[in-house]
Amino acid sequence: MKNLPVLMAFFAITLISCQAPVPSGEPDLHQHIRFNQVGYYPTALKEFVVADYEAATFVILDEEGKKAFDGTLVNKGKWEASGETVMAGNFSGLSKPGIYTIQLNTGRVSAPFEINMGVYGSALDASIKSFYFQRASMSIEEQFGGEWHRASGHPDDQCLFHPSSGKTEGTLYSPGGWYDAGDYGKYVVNAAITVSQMLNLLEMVPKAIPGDKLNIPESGNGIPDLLDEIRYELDWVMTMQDEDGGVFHKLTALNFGGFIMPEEYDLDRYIIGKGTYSSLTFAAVMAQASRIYAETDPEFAATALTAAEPAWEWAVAHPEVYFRNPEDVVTGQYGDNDSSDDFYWAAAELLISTGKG
Ligand SMILES: [Ca+2]
Ligand SMILES: [Ca+2]
Repeated sequence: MKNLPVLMAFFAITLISCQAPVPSGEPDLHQHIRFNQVGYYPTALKEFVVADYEAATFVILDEEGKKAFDGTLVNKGKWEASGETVMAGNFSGLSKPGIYTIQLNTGRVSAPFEINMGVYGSALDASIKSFYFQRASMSIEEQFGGEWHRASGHPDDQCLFHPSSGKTEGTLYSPGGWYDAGDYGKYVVNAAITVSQMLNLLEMVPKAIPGDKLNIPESGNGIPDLLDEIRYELDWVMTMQDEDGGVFHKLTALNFGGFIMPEEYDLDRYIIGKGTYSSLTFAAVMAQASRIYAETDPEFAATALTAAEPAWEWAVAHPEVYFRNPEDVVTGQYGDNDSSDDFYWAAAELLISTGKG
């Protein structure tokens, strides 16, 4: 139950936000003491803010109510972004792990918070798990999704080719992947940027990666769940590569489908556009993935690199194919006017993975 203190803090804050209004003239100080509800690392900068409330000094109390730290509030004046007058407190000198509250000299006390090394662990786990809930073409089972279980939608097994894709006949089998942030579209450029950030995490701080217990369908298979989750996206991304190496821009309907559950969606889905930066971002993320998966899945790593190189070559041969939404398409454009940065990124990833300049 290492996450218990964090949960306690969360519930405390939730309860506070639900409590009855405070009589006028008596500000509800819990709303006025702003701190990092997730918690603080022991040696990190630790600050909090008191907004629109008069106080001068503060103490940090431990779980037994004993003083662990004291300090003076510093007036920071009016913060234009919120329209509030704020004072700041700093308790970076307190590094001992524990559960604490902030008490002002007026007697008002904050909700509890934690100082600990593992304090962001549950937030990281939840962040990664959130991608599981975004999976297209599969149901979210109750054993993994709890109250957020739902039926499958968007099989994407017979996507039509929009003329902007360069094709007019046949259909594309393109299931899987994650839904985009606020709609049921699937966008290659967004996918590449997102996955690359996750691969950067794996590459730069492998020790920080949660293991095999995020409670997704692939948990317990001996492979870190973050790698499993990323594969769900990359397996879809790879279906978006055309036979000539170029990469289609997006898979959406002509318009958004509204705020409905996935299984209620019945619009035709199209493969739309094909361009320089979808090809370059594809090349970049696939080249990067080939390094990250080399140890756990050498076969996929080789496939990823084999896909990256023709995408790069297509972009070199078509350096200025900028995607614009066709007249009959209104879903997210994610356009670009300059592919020089995308060339740079793809070239760097390919160089690192292949050694070829
Ligand atoms: Ca796993
Ligand atoms: Ca660009």
